[in-house]
Amino acid sequence: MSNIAAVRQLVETGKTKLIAAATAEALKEGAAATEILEAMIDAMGVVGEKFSTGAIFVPEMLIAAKAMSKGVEVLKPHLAGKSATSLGTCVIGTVKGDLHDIGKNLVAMMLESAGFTVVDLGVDVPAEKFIAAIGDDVKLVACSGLLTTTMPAMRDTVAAIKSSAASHIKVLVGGAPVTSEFAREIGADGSAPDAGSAVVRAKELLKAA
Ligand code: B1M
Repeated sequence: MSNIAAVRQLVETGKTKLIAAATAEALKEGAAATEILEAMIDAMGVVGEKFSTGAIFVPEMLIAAKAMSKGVEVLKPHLAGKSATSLGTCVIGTVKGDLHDIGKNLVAMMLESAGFTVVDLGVDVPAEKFIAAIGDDVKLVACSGLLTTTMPAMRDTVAAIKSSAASHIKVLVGGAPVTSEFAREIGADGSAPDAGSAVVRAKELLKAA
């Protein structure tokens, strides 16, 4: 089995104790960090499918997420570069009612490496907490959401920001159920399907500001 295939399987089966060494081994063998990350994301897709069909339950999903997070820690220095330019501060969080944070953490990491100072509010973040975190240096608010049931919370968050004193701050939204149509409909300034394009979109939004 190739090292990348091993990493994929260790995430899928939630082998938290083995994943760091396997990820390091794959890097040592010359695999690109982005390629390993793709394999981990694919593995989480398989985990999600297994959950949908009832083959696994929440605990297995949680342990796979822990394994992926441990693997990402090893990849982090190889994924995140250091930008010479400072783009200002971005406040990021997963919206109220939603506990998924792997995608949000990847977006935060990529924004940081692009030159943003990132203030990560974590998961299950109510609209008021996003607003309270918007200081003078904040240029962007980034909201993540993975559940269709928390899309209304994303709508509420964008509406609250846009009707607050911080209405001029650009809001970027994303996460598996978020489409560009939904983003437009809820009044967000932009959306992105993945962490890489979140950085591109974030920079575009700041240029347009
Ligand atoms: Co949950 N879960 N989960 N889960 N979970 C999903 C999302 C689900 C699709 C699984 C399924 O049924 N197939 C499903 C949602 C269905 C739906 O809403 N349509 C689901 C469900 C139902 C649930 C519970 C309700 C289960 C239950 O309790 N019965 C429950 C809800 C808890 C809650 O949040 N209140 C629940 C719980 C959990 C765990 C806690 C066990 C765990 C999360 C642990 C953690 O995050 N620390 C978990 C996991 C691991 C998953 C899956 C398997 C994997 C998610 C993941 O990390 N993917 C997921 C199935 C799947 O995604 N296929 C599933 C990898 C990650 C890199 O991708 O987060 O999509 P993602 O991020 C992407 C993009 O979306 C994007 O960039 C990233 C890639 O570059 N992106 C942004 C994300 N945020 C962005 C923000 C941006 C831009 C892009 O701009 C700001």
